Amino acid sequence: MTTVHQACYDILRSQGLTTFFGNPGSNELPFLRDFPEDFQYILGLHEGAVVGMADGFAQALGKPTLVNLHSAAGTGNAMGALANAWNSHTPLVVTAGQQVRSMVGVEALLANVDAASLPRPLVKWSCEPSCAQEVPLALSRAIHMAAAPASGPVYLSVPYDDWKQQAAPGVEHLASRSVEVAGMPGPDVLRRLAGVLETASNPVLIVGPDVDASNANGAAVALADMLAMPVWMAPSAPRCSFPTTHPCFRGLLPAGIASISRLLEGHDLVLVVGAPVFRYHQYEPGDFLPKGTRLISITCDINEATRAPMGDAIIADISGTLCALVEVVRPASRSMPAARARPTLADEEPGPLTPERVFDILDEMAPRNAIYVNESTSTTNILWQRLRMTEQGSYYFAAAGGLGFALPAAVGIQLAKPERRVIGVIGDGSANYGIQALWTAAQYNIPAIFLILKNGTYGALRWFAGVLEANNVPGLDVPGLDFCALAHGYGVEALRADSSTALIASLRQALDGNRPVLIEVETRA
Ligand code: TZD
Ligand code: CA
Repeated sequence: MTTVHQACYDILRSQGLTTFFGNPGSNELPFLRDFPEDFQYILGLHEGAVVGMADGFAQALGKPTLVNLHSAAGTGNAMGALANAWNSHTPLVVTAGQQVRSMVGVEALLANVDAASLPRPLVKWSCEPSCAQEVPLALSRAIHMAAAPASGPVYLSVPYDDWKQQAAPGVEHLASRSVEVAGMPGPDVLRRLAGVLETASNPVLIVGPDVDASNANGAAVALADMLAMPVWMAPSAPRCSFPTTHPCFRGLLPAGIASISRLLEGHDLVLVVGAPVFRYHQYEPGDFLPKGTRLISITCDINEATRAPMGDAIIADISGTLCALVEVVRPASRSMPAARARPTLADEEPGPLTPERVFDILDEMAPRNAIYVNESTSTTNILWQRLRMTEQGSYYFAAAGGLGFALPAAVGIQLAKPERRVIGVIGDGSANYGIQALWTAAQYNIPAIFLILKNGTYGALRWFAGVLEANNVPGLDVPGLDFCALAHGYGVEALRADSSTALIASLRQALDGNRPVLIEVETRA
């Protein structure tokens, strides 16, 4: 007889979900018993770190990844990280153990009383199967649901007495199923779009995270080259979808309505690909577009397409559509936009290092294909100006702006991409929200580098307080933190850098080694 447990592991194996990220409890033990040798379990010491690591891993591989959490309490701890995964279209299959079926109604300890509602609205689909025999079907559905565009997290709650039950007849069909979405625009739509691009006198391209996620960076470059158009990164960028060294590249768009409109002034056509229109942040009232500018967006996400306050949207496969456009569009006769000047290298100044100097040193020393995971919030613009990022999958940032992403995600991404070096650039505020992932990096020897920028304050909030004219706000400084001691406590080697010479030496040591290293660098606020 096939048990629910066996059937589910067969499905997970054949669908390629053999790495679990989790933090277990009593409800999960029957699922994890007799853990097969061809699976690996990555333990995280807090559920925010667990989901952050899984988020990085799944984004870097572009594949559904299994997370196992403990009932309501574990799910609750993971919700902030789930907000980021939801916004970055990360295909996470989040499973949570439930009390035995007969003990949910009496609300025994660790019952998840309204399990399927708990993670909403941060998941695409959420379910507690109505009987044990439905568990394999629900798991299969969860995997395909997570992966189908727009991909995203799903949630499955399983009572722990289900695993030993007999599976339904015919369950073996589930393991080998495939679900494909072939979302190419038809020839009419493509020709119309190509025509609009060809007749525009001054088009501009704005690329977003789903270009990088669908590995369409090369197609975006080809289209920009053919149409000789400037290219911006969509605001609040969670990924880098265009080589920052390309002459067409203009930088990261600001995140206010009026500022974006100002920068798009003079363009008759704005083509947005793979981004929400737009992920605004600070409220800056104004018109959404300059007068006379037309906007068309290509997105894989029906929510993004329908909630945009302006412009036309086409819901389609990002990579396929960009490649097809490159095939059909007639090249423009315009000359290429002039490359923007790189900022001059920052001078050495007395006292704590300036962030500019830190990023110059990092850019100089890091391998050209390094992967940056950013959560140093007040220095994001400096990062975009100074780090060269050219390959697909070179940059990650919390898509919902929820802190606690970068440190765990750096661990997950490094696990997924052992051939490239991952460098987390993390503020002394942000580092505290997912610090437990240091332990996972140490125990599994995942050699990510954690560069902690210690300016003693929530710098971005100080900036925001200025924008909002909110004076005398309490709770904006974080003095007295010792990240080297924290790293040692979790088993990670740590170095302190208080000068550029020390930073250069520390980075050299970290890059030459093959172990996780935390570098605490004191920076100017
Ligand atoms: N809590 C969570 C989970 N997410 C948040 N985004 C915040 C609080 C609010 N927040 C920001 O949006 S930025 C920031 C906070 C507290 C300051 C981060 O400080 P840092 O970086 O030291 O990491 P900077 O460069 O000093 O800003
Ligand atoms: Ca800080």
